[in-house]
Amino acid sequence: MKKQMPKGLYAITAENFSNGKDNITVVKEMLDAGIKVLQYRDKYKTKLEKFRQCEIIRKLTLDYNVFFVINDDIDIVLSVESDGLHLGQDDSPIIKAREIVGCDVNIGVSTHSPKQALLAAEQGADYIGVGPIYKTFTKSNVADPVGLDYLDFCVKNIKIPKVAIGGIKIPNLAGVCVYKPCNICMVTEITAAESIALAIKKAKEVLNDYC
Ligand code: TZP
Ligand code: MG
Repeated sequence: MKKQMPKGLYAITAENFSNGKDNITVVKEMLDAGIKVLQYRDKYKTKLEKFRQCEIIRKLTLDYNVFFVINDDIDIVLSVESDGLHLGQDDSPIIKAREIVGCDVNIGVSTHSPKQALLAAEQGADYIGVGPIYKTFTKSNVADPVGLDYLDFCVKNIKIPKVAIGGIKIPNLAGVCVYKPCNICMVTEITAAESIALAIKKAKEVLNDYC
């Protein structure tokens, strides 16, 4: 059965921005700190390395009852039975991905414009990424910042859940929360934090004030 993505903080792995820690170590710290949505994203590893890490993370996320999304790799999604698949604008078409993963897997799609958001919703995405809200150095070949106006458009016009992403840090978090997206994603603010536990605690305090 398709699981529903919990609202709130959405974390993503970024091993090259993790103070030398590997994804598994970072994920364990995130889970212990109470993250409820986690995306595995790694652009540098071989398929086998990603598969091995996702196998471990799938077990951990089931133990912690955490919603687990995998970026890009449809075969790993199917193999480890993650809760979601995340696609970018240059990845497999949503309709083709849906044919492969079926109805029980949530499909998330990164969007950077109203046209992309409307199309993703129409083609059966389960949630959209909305961003990058602010400038980010975490992702290569990233789209230009879309700002809060695009988030405002999505919240008002797109019915499926919205995940605000890109350049979101503790100091600007409240300014994003006021638009009430279902989820807010902070990548390096969590992975590169001196204390992942403290970064997540602070972020949750801000989010709780707006939910
Ligand atoms: N997609 C859009 S922006 C981004 C991704 C994966 C990276 C955001 O990283 P950060 O560190 O939160 O700016
Ligand atoms: Mg991709």
